[in-house]
Amino acid sequence: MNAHETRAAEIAAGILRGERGTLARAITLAESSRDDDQELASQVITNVLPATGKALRLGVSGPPGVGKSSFVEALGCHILDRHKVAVLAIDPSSPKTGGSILGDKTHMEELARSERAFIRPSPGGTSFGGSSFGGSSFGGNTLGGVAAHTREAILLCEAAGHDVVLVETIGVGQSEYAVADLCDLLLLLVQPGAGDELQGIKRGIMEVADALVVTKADGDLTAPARRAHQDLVAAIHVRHASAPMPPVFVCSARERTGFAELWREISACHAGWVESGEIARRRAAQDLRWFEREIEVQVVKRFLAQSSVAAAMPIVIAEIRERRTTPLVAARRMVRSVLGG
Ligand SMILES: Nc1nc2c(ncn2[C@@H]2O[C@H](COP(=O)(O)OP(=O)(O)OP(=O)(O)O)[C@@H](O)[C@H]2O)c(=O)[nH]1
Ligand SMILES: [Mg+2]
Repeated sequence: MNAHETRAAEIAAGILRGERGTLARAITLAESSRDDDQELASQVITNVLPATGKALRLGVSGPPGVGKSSFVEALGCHILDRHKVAVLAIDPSSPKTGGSILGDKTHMEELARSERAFIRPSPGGTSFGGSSFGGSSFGGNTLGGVAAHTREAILLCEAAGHDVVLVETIGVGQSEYAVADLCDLLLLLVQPGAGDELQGIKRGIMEVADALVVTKADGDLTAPARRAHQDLVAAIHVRHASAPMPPVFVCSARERTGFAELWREISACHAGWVESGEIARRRAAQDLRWFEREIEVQVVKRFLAQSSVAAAMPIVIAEIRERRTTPLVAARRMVRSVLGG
């Protein structure tokens, strides 16, 4: 064993012993943009791989402020006596040093105090393999990059014995799809009184969400929450005339209500899907998609790093701007000049 392998083996052993500090350090390595860190992280993940895959991976998505962090903390606390919970947060929009997710930590204080919980905000805003040129992000968008790290973090958490992994992500744009590709089940959180918003979430997200959750069903929002529940059930009924309908839950993180029923159904559903092979099927499909995505990201990254490409890039971009060539023709020419054919 060389020094590198010895270090990887030590880290892997620490993770398997359930050391939270070692787990955190390994995730930092996986998130690092340095090649040697990435190498080490890959080695660690390879070492622990046989101990992964046993968790219930639950995605929690929804618009900013809908109550995701509060929900995750309440759910985490609810199941803490039976499960070792890990919380991972993806926030593609937050700057590296801050952002709402880090602020969120305050919403998970109770969970964070537990020895059995592990909470990890993502750095956000970093782009794995996303070299940028011409002002645009290229080769794997930011979200795909952050999600790629989260995927490795999930495996590391599982190796450390966390049997429930909750992944919080802000539901904007394509992020539901990225988080759906990380998780076994995806919950979409909806704010009460969001009648107009219901129109907005009907498209796309309904297809990837396995269940909907109306949040903040307490105080003045109790009645609007009940109405939102009815509206959602009706909307889903129309859309899922033949397919199985995703259930709609109502809960209050503040009053800690609704979580027993929600968890009973979610965990039973998951157990059923493990039994039937649905989870294995989903994860196998996810693995293939991640593999294809990674090939794209890594090939593009190395292509752009070629000195001839870097040199030609400003000239070609100018040609496109001045409409002396089309993007398609320019791209074909450039790829051909490097790869031949
Ligand atoms: N009344 C009530 N308010 C809640 C509940 N859950 C969250 N809130 C409030 O809603 C606001 C947003 O809560 P968060 O849990 O931070 O929401 P979030 O979706 O994680 O927010 P971002 O991560 O910034 O997108 C806070 O002011 C919470 O106090 C709840 O169950 N009842
Ligand atoms: Mg949050």
